[in-house]
Amino acid sequence: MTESNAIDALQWENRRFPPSEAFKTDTLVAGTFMYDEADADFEGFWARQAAELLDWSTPWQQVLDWDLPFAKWFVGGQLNVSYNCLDRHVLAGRGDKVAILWEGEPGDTRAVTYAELLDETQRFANVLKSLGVGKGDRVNIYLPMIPEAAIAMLACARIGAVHSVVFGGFAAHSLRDRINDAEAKVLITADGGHRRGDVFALKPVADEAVASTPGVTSVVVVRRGGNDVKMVDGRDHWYHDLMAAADPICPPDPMDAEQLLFLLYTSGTTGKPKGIMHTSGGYLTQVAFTHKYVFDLHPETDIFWCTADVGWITGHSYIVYGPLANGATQVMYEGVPNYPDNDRMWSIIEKYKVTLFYTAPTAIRTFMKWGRQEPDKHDLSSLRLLGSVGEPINPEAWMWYHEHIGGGRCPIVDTWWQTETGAIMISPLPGATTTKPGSATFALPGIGTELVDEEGRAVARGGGYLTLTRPWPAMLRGIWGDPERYRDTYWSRFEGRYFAGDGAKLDDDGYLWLLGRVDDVMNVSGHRISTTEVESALVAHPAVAEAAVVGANDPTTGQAIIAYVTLRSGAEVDEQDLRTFVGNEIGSIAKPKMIYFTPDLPKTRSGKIMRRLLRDVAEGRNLGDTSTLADASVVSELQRRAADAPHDD
Ligand code: 7RM
Repeated sequence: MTESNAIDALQWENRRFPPSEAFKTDTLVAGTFMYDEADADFEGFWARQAAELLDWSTPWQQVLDWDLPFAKWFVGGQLNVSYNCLDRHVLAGRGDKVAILWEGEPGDTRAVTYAELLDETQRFANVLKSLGVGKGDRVNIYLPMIPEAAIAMLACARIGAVHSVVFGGFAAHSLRDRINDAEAKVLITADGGHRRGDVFALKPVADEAVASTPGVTSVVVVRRGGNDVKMVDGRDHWYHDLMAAADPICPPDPMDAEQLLFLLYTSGTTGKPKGIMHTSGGYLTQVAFTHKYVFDLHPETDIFWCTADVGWITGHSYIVYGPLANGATQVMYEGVPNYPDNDRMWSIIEKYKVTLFYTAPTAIRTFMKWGRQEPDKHDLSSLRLLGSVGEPINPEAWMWYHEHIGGGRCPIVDTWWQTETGAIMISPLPGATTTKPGSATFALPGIGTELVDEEGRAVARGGGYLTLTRPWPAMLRGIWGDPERYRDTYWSRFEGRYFAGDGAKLDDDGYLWLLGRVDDVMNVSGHRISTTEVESALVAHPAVAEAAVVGANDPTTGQAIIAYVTLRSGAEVDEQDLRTFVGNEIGSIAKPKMIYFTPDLPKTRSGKIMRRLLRDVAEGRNLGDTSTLADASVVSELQRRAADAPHDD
């Protein structure tokens, strides 16, 4: 083992949070037995999870068929994913249990039981059949955050159709490209949805897209926004009309474990979006497993809330498939966190007595910016566990979440995974793992991770490239239509291993600390510095809520560190003091050369900071592709200020 030179490790965090006695008394996993079992025989471990957590109509003959990089899990086994998410709970007498506590942005609500969800799913499966959709056909879904999104996905699963959900915030050309790449037959959309106090129209965007998608023969439109829409005769149908006429019974046909369940497109940094392929048996096994054990789910008493949109993998795995497979009750919210006021999330937690809350660091840092008085207005004592996903969570954001949302009593599970991994891979088990703020801790039982250096040699301490050493049940099965791109993108950088672009470091206790995308690593006078560490040091300053750091070309140091900083509401700090602060936290090599203060940072629609654009701004270039940006005005404002700024410090 070596100390790697791939990425320098600058900062070591020593606060520790063992699971509390109170939490441990009723937790699902208190010791290390699961890790021991999985280490001894990872295939046997996953086979036991598949058998315990799911109902199979035909048992598998082989747990894993691994022909690197192509995996098949539970070969020969058959199951129906929608049966596992719905029927079996109803058959067990839990039909009246609420599956989805839905809250619309305007404040309207619906409580959808498992029996109702099953009924709607069967009807909609019959609707799809009547529109000519059969096994293996692709169906596009472009909806707001309403229960019909889950119904449409489950109806596809019921008949073996493949869904491809496109986030409702994407523009017509993005929707069009994804529909065409998947060659979908049917598009399911809505008139509009509610967002930030307004109705945003979806149907006109869908119309524009479908004007150049020759394969789409039918468009189904859910009424939600109430906005006027044009319906094309013969092509467009109202959801409620089709449902009223649909046969209520659609038996769940058994599907092969490797039946394609869905495509989900990721834009990535270059090239055209990739249709990530996920299949049925392995995917459902790992999402059910992680949803149960990472969130310590007690389905009779817990109220789960994942704030992601169903258009992202987090929504697929932890709004639709994981919670429903486990028979959980969950909150689903349509709108933004600051409508009508900055305390909407906390009012929802109080109202529904949410116990398990799963959100993203970008949201947490925004809540920090808005101030603690917002959560303080509400009784959050129902919460017993908090989760984080999407980006590295800086130690200070972790501490804020712990204190101001978790009341100091809730374990935090920082969960690392990707669209490609399908389910959580690295995370604490909340009743078993001592956490450290900012660390995702360890690979879950059954998952193999290893940090390596440039040459692929294992790194025991310090920074390196995060690789996965063995197949896992929810892994992507490929890129739709492009097996070579699948091999090149994920399996070629390090022989025999999966690598998808993240750096990490290991501390002396073997804890993993995610350091962001390796493309973002800066080279300052020969030091390989991760943006995450400098951002964490900035956010550790009491005045700072959020920071984005990039390396811009510099004639003397190779790259220079440029920071964009958002302050907490009402806070002030001097640029020079902040630079000194970073120097004291992690060393003078990591002091930003320039700091720009900004009310907002450029983010993708799923909330990840877009450092590539900030690099363009810092280096005075024209902006590259901005189509995945959530709010383009943020960058033009930064460009204007960069042009005005004095040119050295
Ligand atoms: C679930 C999701 C994947 C990328 C991944 C990382 C980053 C996600 C964490 C994280 C640090 C985490 N899927 N990422 N979770 N980084 N700590 N807990 O986000 O496909 O949209 O993104 O997100 O860079 O590679 S995703």
